[in-house]
Amino acid sequence: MSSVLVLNGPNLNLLGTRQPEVYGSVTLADIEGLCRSHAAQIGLTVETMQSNHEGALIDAIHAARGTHAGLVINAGAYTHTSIAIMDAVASVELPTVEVHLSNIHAREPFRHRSYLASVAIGQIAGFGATSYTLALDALAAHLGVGA
Ligand code: DHK
Repeated sequence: MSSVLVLNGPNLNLLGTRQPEVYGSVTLADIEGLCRSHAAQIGLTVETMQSNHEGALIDAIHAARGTHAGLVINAGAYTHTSIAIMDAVASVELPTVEVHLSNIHAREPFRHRSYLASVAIGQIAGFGATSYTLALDALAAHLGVGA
């Protein structure tokens, strides 16, 4: 069975109470549980990890090589700033789907640029918690799992 690492970046540990008008009322634990149950339905297993620290996220991406078949990443604000996370994803050569709860393209201009987008196989944004299950579906299709 193919394993996927679902990584969440800074401030996403506060989901549920953080700007619910933007990010909804689901918690990170809800999203991680949703990922686990959805993954099981489509023939994937999931490991989850969240960190507010850029280096810890990079270490997790490095460790995924040889352990996981792909990555689902919501890098939070690092999406828009981190060349280091972009380089980490490019370095491990794992298929990666970038996800966002909100539609970053309908928000402030500084959120429109994503460094991750250039190394991801695709980006899913704007569907709340469903962005994550759509990302798992996309990764499963890319990996040929459940086909
Ligand atoms: C989450 C964040 O923390 C923001 O910094 C991004 C993203 C958007 C989201 O919608 O999931 O700009």
